[in-house]
Amino acid sequence: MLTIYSDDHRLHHGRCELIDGKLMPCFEMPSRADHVLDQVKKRKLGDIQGPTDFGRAPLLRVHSADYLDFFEGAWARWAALGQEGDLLPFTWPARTLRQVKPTGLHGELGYYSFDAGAPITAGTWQAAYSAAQVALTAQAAIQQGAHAAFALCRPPGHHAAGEVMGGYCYLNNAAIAAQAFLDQGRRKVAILDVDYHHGNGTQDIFYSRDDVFFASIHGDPQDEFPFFLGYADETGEGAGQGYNINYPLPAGSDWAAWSAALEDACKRIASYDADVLVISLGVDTFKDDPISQFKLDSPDYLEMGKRIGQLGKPTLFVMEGGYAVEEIGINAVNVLEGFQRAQSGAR
Ligand code: Q9C
Ligand code: ZN
Repeated sequence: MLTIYSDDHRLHHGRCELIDGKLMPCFEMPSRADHVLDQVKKRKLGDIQGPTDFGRAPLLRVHSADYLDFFEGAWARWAALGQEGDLLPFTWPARTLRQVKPTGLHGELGYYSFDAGAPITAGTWQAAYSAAQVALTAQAAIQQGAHAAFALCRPPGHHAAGEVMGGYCYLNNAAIAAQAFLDQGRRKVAILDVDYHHGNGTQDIFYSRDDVFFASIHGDPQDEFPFFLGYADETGEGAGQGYNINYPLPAGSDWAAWSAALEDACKRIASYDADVLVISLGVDTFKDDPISQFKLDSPDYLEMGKRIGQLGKPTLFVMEGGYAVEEIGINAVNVLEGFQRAQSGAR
């Protein structure tokens, strides 16, 4: 399987995030991608190539021009104020406030974010832009005939909506790739989000559409980030009614519980009859993940990949979360190897 990767991810290195009332070093750190790349090499998954630059146009199919312009220019505005620390939002237009877009930096940042978990640093735009190009390059490989490809994206993307960053995410790599498939002639795309957290951004982007089926298996938002989306009664709206499915699972869920949700999601994806499958591949479902509450073990990821492979669809894997840095590579590549085993078994 081809892997697409860019060193540009290193340009994004947030300093800290607020966890349990304490400022902690960011869990979403550059070494995450290093560990995944190491495993891709060590286990000889296949070729590793850099991204092609497809420009802004495919990003604009998912994100607004105003949002992209703000994100690209935010650091320069912050630096012009003499600031060197990370740019972080701290006020949002919640209920009782107006959805106005202030002209000042902090007001605009609050307007374009939903939490304080997506710090903007000097290199964040370039890293996120390159991650989107990584996803698009892997997507192009599938469009040109590859059965599968791995987009080793960092920063991740699935919490980012059309005009909102948050949850370590800025540009929705999986959504950008899914839209590119449609723009290049595919009629139906299924997105399966296996990250521990609900893919709120992806759901929101495609919620009223029937050309993208979205399924997400995640920690119950009653008690887990992002709290305000990801419930089982969110099934799509308008033309998208019936094309969104959420599987919120309780803390402590193990492979038995998780794989039952996967089985149902796979049956739904099969009956949707998608032309192509995009996997939002987070491995923060791992038992030792420092910010998550599921109990999957490393061999379970082989099984996960195998079940996904049995769908028999051209499949784009897009890296999302996973914060047990030592194991993230093992677990992510286990999914990819499991997928490949299902392919060779099918032939
Ligand atoms: N500050 C991804 O896995 N946790 N994002 C906030 C309290 C945010 C996870 C904890 C978790 C975001 C891509
Ligand atoms: Zn996650």
